[in-house]
Amino acid sequence: MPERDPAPVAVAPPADLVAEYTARGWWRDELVDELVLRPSGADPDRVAILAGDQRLTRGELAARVAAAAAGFRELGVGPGDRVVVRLPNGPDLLVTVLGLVRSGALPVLAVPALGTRELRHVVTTAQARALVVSPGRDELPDLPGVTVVAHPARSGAVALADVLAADGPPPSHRADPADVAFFLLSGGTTGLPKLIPRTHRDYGYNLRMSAELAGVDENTRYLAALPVTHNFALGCPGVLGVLAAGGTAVFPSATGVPALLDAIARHRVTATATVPGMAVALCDSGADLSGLALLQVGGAKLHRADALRVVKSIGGRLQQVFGMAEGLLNFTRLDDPEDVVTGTQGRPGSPGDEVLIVGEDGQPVPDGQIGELLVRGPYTIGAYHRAPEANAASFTSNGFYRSGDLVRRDEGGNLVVEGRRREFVNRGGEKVSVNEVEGLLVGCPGVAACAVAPVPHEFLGETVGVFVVPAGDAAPDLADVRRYLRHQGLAGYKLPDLLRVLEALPLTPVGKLDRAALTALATPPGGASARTDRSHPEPQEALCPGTSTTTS
Ligand code: OOB
Repeated sequence: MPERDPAPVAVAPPADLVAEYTARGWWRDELVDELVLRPSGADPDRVAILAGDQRLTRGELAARVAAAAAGFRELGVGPGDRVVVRLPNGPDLLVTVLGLVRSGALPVLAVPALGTRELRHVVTTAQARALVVSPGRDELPDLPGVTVVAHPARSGAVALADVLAADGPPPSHRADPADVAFFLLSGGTTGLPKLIPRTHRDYGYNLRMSAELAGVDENTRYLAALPVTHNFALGCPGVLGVLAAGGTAVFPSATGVPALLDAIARHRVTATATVPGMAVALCDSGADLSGLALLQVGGAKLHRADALRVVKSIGGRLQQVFGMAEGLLNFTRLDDPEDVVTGTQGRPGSPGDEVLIVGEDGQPVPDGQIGELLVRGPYTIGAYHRAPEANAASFTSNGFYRSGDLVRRDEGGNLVVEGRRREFVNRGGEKVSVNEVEGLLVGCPGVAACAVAPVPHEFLGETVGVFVVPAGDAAPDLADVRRYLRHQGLAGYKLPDLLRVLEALPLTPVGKLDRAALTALATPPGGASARTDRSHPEPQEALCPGTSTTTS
């Protein structure tokens, strides 16, 4: 194992803000694991976890977490050590994460779909001492000096079951509320994930605030429909917020809508959080959702037409949540009028959230105009972990996080998400906004859904790729799409160079468009330099069909 290095520290806000967050009771002397495991007055015999036939009371959950904490200590994992966790949703994942937090170690929560390349980057950046992983989908990365804990057991790795079944005394370490409790990963769909340090005091507030705004209490049965390694299902209020409120966390037996519907019926689920596509699928299934008192939808934009479909099915029990792993959470409120719930992404959860909406010049825009959302507040980070370049780009000098989201604020103070800032294809130095091209393509005949992504090119660096899901049997081809866009007045250099027809657009595990997957789809094996066409293209027209690009 590597030398033990100092525990990471989170960048704290200026002293006056620390004083304010504390004085207003947002930050308290509490630890995430204590808040979750010991809500005041909760009966140890009450059920905490339901998963298929498995049932854990609060007392049993606390005992399992204590055993896991002891097990990781026996493995040589100590306070401040980072442990990357990539496990499928379920009680073992929750016990592993809480056990690590309880032992003072810092879990780094990776969604199950994180690939080996990303995993390697995360382990290296975290300087992780151990990796808890569920092998099978791909090979375990060979990472010198990192203890691999596998679930299920696997040769060459420590078995997670053995770690969780330790019977030594639980560690006596008690963290400081200002300490990092765990790391989330940034939800970016381009580039490698960044590590987001969340402290006990900021996440404790995140949980209490979210639980209150979602109206959860000891009677709530919350279904973890999304991976609990994602902030939404972890703590907004998610499984941790519901347990902290004295309620029950329910895990589905598999991914996919049928398993969710099965768990909802079987465990009489009262609340869940999903991405937009899942919410629509649940509501369109015709299943009885009358017991569902709360359906939170977020992670990607819920378009008004879909929101109306959801409301038609479950009434005013929809809550839109526009959040980010970096912190800020916006919620529509449970008593908001229908046009707010269906037409906006809600407003900040805390009076301490300082939200600025700024134009290209960095100055605030008037209400109603679109600008980039910047935020500072009691549960938003001040820096990523070990990422100086990203930090310089993502935080202002006075500690505001630049979300990259383009939003506008309506008369009622609610935010409407309009897109993302600066998603460009860099076509030989010319920047082509993917939002601009996508916005025009929505109206193109024969197109049901579409996306634009950069495709590597030997000479230009990148070219403009268009990915189309056809509306009927006949998909438009590249020439049709170029003609249409030209007719819309799009500049010649922004016209697409390549078109691919897809059955569906690839999504990330949390339902965001996976632009990186589109790029990968259209990249020739071996990368752009593997092209056989060595002619130097003239700008734009040389890349029309027939040269090195593909029309399918
Ligand atoms: C949630 O967190 P992340 O970190 O995976 O992604 C954050 C980004 C936001 O910056 C925004 O671009 C997008 O995802 N987003 C939404 C949205 N919720 C998130 N875009 C439009 N409408 C929404 N409702 O995705 C996340 C974290 C906590 C709670 C909910 C979502």
